[in-house]
Amino acid sequence: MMGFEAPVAAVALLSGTLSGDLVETAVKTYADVAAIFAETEALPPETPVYEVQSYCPAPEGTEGGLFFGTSRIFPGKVNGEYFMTKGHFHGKRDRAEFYWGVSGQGLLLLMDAKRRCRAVSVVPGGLYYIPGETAHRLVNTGDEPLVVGACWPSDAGHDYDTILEQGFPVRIREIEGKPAIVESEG
Ligand code: M6P
Ligand code: ZN
Repeated sequence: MMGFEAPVAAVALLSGTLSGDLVETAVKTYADVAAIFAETEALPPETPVYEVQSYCPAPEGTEGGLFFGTSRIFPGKVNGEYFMTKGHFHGKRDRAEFYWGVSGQGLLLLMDAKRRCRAVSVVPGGLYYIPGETAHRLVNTGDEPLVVGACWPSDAGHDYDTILEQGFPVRIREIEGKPAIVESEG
């Protein structure tokens, strides 16, 4: 009889940290993502804005497979605009995704194909269903890292170009010491 196999990957539920041979970690620095903010600011280019861990047990593009990840958006601002992820539609537009809050405070910006936008509070334990045809971006409005888990189809892919070209219709800025949603001017 075959023996019992050890798990090949693990998630520390209270920290969101993933471990295992197939887990990859990528850091996005200010130099990598400066273009997503309305204005630039003279931050050191190597400043980490966010980090993504991912566990992708099937080849990218596999129909019917699943990927798992943790995003960690660090606290910070660029000229009053809170640190955030690049945000994306899925390459296969109809693919959905789950996010869940692990720690920290922030917002999930959701934008449909008609550019209608919603901002949902992200809190520890909150569960967020991102339907297909919906772009998604995380914004850290707190002063500790915003840690969010994610699970998405392995054939979803990422379309970043639409967001880079058109952005989201709103931005999240600190105004009088509090997060506020403001219309984007580009
Ligand atoms: C989550 C998932 C990933 C995504 C990551 C960072 O972990 O949605 O697919 O790559 O967040 O978001 P983005 O790719 O928009 O920078
Ligand atoms: Zn996604």
